[in-house]
Amino acid sequence: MTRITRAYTNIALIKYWGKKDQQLKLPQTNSLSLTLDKFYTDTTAKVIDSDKDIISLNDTILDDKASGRTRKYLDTVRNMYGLAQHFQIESVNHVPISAGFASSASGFAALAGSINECLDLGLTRKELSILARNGSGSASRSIFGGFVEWHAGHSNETSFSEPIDEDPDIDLVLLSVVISEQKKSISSTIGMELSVKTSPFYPNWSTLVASEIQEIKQAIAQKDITKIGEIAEHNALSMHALTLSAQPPFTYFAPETVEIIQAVKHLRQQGVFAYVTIDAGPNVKIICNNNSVNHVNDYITQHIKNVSTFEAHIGKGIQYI
Ligand code: 2P0
Repeated sequence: MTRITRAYTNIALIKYWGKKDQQLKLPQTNSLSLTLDKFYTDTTAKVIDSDKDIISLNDTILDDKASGRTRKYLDTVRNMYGLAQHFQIESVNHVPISAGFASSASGFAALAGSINECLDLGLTRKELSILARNGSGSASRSIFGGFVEWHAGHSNETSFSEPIDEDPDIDLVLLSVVISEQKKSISSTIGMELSVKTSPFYPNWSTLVASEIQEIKQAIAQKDITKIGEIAEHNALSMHALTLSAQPPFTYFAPETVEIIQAVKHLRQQGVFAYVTIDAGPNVKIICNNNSVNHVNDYITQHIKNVSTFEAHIGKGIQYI
């Protein structure tokens, strides 16, 4: 019987922001993430006797438009492995849109795993991270648990993720703060492209990432959570500086995003362990520890209007169920 593939979402502490190859999704720089528990995608793939893939999400069959990106991805997979088969893909997303996490990382990681499982391809996890990357860059990191580094590489074979510590004994908790009134934002694919092509600071970004990756890996090895928080916050805000310095300029921040950044700074001045990280949207993820998370949660929900919060801990790599 074909097992279900489960993949969890991840949060980048050193961000992926820019491609050097759009087709292969080869990033400009390495990136580093933490896989989270709680938010995941379950996917099963089955070979069908048809010349068209059937794709369903949360028990609903998707039309061609809604499943366009997945169909294109399955064509890429067939090309990569010289396959002719078509598939029935059934995915159930346990990444509620309301939790403020993109589902493409867990989605494409679970899809890559499910094809491997259904065709018994026997791919290694490194090969799976390459396969997942072809669907969505950040998905390459969701193959592994804990702290993960994605090596930028320079070709399909050399751009893959690798675990740094899959089961770290470290006191980190992530609080996702979701801002309810959301405007439609620029997709990360478009946002990255604009930043690479037009931000005068982009060359500095590559240099910064190279040094911050080394520093954060050292901090991870030393379990220095303050250092991890400082580096992650600086890296995230530097990424957002690339959007503000693009032509035309844009930002993912909403007014509440800035309010939360300031609230976290205030908490820190009072000795509370809290640092922000922000992806391609207005929601803020606060890096806390077990001691600070309840206090941070209470403070944010009392001081910032119309927000909801979700707590996540360190999660595992892909699982077969
Ligand atoms: C990251 N983000 O490292 C960065 C930080 C958003 C901000 O990876 O174009 O959906 O599919 O490769 O992986 C979101 O981008 O982009 C992302 P594609 P993806 O997590």
